[in-house]
Amino acid sequence: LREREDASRRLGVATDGAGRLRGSGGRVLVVDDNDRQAARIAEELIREHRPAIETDAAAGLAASKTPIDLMIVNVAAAEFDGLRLIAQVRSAETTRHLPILAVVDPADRPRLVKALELGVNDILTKPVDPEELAARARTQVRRKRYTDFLREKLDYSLEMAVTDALTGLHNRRYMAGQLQAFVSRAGLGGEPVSVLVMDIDHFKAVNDGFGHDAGDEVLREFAVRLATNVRAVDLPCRLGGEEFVVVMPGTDMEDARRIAERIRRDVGSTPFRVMGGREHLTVTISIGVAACSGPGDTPEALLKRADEGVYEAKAAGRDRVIA
Ligand code: GH3
Ligand code: MG
Ligand code: MG
Ligand code: MG
Repeated sequence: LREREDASRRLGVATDGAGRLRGSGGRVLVVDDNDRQAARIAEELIREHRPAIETDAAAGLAASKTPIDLMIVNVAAAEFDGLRLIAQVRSAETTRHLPILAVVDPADRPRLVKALELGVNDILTKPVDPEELAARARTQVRRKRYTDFLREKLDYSLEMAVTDALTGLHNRRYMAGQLQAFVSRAGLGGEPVSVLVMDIDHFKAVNDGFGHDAGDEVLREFAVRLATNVRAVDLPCRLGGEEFVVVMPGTDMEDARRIAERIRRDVGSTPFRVMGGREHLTVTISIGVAACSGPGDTPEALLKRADEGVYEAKAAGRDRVIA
């Protein structure tokens, strides 16, 4: 339950004490060429919802693409093709899941069946009973709220699966998948791909001297500098701990070495402010560079070569680039 409450808060969804979504009021679009019937329906809805009326199908279709929670369509009128409107709403990518209530004439079985076949969520029979309208509309709006919530939660989970929680950079899993694709392309004669593997020097001393939180601040600030130092097509990632990788498509060894040198200089030349600006720490990094420009290479081998560069840089005194 706590988890559900936390997720709701993160997503800005109001819930009651039991973690249920609060409030059933929704944006309801009434599409009906009979404007008196439309007005009657809207008047009933206004106690609980925010209704809007459209009296022709084209305007109704346009309004269905705005943020609404429910559409009520009159399919009983002869001149007005409510069924066609429903078919259009159901086949458009952005409105496929929009709840629809069809207002039908109970004597007109063919249209009622057609509406159900088109996937309307519920039926209202003429003459529309106010209590039935209120109950059916409330159910649909609540369901819409809940599925929106689940959809957002799913998007959030999918994003978290490829994101490093501390820095917001891509994580190792995402990097591995992308690198595989770039290496395959380079192997088939496409553009080269380079990787920089970087490790912060004596990072343990930051934690030991200023605390783990200060260490985290350094990692976050380092991530910002990394992300602002590379192109939009490059992938800066945190492998874990104080180890980072940048994958650079379309970049050969010579360019990669130049970029690595620039990052190394930028990091080392401007102290990191931590603990609310009370401390300024000079941070240096060791970088290994590797490039792939032909067949026979693998992501693992590429990363291993760059990693060996890091070890070599550490052995040679740190704060340097080995390509
Ligand atoms: P070297 O120059 O050889 O790389 O020395 P180092 O101290 O950076 O290397 P070492 O691998 O010995 O230490 C890395 C440290 O990073 C140890 C670990 O506690 C710390 N660390 C790993 N992950 C995190 C994190 O998420 N936050 C913080 N604050 N520290 C972390
Ligand atoms: Mg390390
Ligand atoms: Mg280490
Ligand atoms: Mg280190």
